Amino acid sequence: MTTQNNSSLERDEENVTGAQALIKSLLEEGVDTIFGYPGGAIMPVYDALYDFLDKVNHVLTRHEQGAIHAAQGYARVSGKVGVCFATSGPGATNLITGIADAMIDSTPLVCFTGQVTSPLLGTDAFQESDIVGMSMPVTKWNYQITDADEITDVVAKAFFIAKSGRPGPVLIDISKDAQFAPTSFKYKKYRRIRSYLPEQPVEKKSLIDAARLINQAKKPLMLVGQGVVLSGAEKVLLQFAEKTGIPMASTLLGLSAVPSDHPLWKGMLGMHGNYGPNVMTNECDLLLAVGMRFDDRVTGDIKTYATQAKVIHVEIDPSEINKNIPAEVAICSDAKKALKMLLKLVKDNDHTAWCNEFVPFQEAEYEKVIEKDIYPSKPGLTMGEVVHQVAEATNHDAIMATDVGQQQMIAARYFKFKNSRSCITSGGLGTMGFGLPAAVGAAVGNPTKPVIAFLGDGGYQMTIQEMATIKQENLNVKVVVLNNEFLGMVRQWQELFFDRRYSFTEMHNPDFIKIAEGYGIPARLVRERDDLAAAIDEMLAQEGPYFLEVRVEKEDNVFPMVPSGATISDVRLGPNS
Ligand SMILES: Cc1ncc(C[n+]2csc(CCOP(=O)(O)OP(=O)(O)O)c2C)c(N)n1
Repeated sequence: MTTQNNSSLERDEENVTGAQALIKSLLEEGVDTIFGYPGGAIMPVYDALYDFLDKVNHVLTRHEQGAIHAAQGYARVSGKVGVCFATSGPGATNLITGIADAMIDSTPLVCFTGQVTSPLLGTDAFQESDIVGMSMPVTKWNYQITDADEITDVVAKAFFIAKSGRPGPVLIDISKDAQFAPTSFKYKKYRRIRSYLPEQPVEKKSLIDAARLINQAKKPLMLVGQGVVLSGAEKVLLQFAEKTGIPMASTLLGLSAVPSDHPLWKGMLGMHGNYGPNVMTNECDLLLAVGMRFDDRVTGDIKTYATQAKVIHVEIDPSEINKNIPAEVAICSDAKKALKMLLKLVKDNDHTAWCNEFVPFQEAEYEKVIEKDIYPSKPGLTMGEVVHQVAEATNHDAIMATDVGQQQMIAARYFKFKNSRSCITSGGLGTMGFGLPAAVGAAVGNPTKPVIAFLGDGGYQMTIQEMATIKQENLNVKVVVLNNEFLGMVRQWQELFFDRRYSFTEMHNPDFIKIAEGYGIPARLVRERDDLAAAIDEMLAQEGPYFLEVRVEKEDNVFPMVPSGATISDVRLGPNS
């Protein structure tokens, strides 16, 4: 580690070090929370941070992957830009999974990595890695600073890019000498950047065409994606749905944008979504897709997807339009703006008869799947009953974070949401290890509600070390591990599609209770149904962190299921149907 004496540098308003300029720039952007992990190449930044601890909260995670997933969870609940710090080399490469996750899930982040001192660049210096090259395909923008005078301007640009248009992650790599070097501090926020067009002007004709199709449709279905949440369109979406009478269904990341008990909300789309919306996608005459990107988990086989329907696609990112599903009418816009304008053009309408067509599917799904999941008569505990009971006990007024796998799909199906920004999950990348650190960020970003983290025994062990962060920060995170002693979702596929050949999916787990207690977090193990309710009550009554392990049925499956690549309306309600 190189050392340099920066004590002679003036720390006044005008003359600062590059590191100080960085922290002051963050304050200008309204940053009050940073998730990070220090190391040699970012030490000047951490040293500068030390003088601003009255203004900025830094959460020390136990791994850089934890820091970035926490920044994601923070951004997702708060709507602010998530910020994280890491050192060069391994610190920086440990961020990559989270950056890729944020990119595909449109999460605004600005990540700062330290870099070796600039004369050493390209020499394979200690902890040198080309993080700019490595992160290029998974960042919205990235940049390496070797000149302290660039810092304020680049930070301003980074925040503008991360949060404008379709949000995404930005990475700024700063060489150590630039952090030490003197510079002057003057900050100017960006409002526009030449050659970067985050939003297109909305074409009036596309609005008029869309309104005509909406007014004429007999069986319209609205698909609600995360764009609704990101643009803050929740209210206008409901006004629009209620005025037009159009039923709605959500993508995984669109969950919580609409209260789950809204009469027009028909459930979740996609591979483990609800029966009705998936079947009706191939029955409707108009699909109005708002702020979503027709991911393959939502569409199944695109050749047979909604071929009978006209498609209106409201989407801020022009590259998503006509990418997977061709649109009859494309409105390239922020969801909120588009819905506000459409609201004026659409007629009051009622589609009760069409909405009633969902009922037999809801009933069939209830009878064949939901009832068995949440009110099981068999002895073994199900993931569904645990999620359902926890959600009821919180009055659905908590933030749900999940990991990836069976527990994620079950939690998404049964939690039922009251408030927007209360479903924090890794959608596009499906990153195991996301759930626990994302819950850390969610709890920091919204301390007013408990955060319930539903995790599988596999995913929990990928970032288990963040239990220490939860304890150190005394966060109101209730960790619920649904332990089936399997990599459950992979086992499910092995059972259904690989002749039950359970190749490396069985897990011999440690004593999770002792581990939680070792971290200083109160913990309880539930094996029997009779003990569940009391354990949930104890968990929710506990101030601060709590760990609940529930031993669930080892070989339960998640249904409904659209087999990979099948037609979306070919939904199976069980292994043989
Ligand atoms: C980092 C990563 N590695 C592998 C996978 C593939 N994968 C998807 S679900 C799953 C099993 C998850 O098991 P567990 O965490 O125990 O949750 P469960 O499915 O049992 O609820 C695996 C291995 C992944 N999504 N992410």
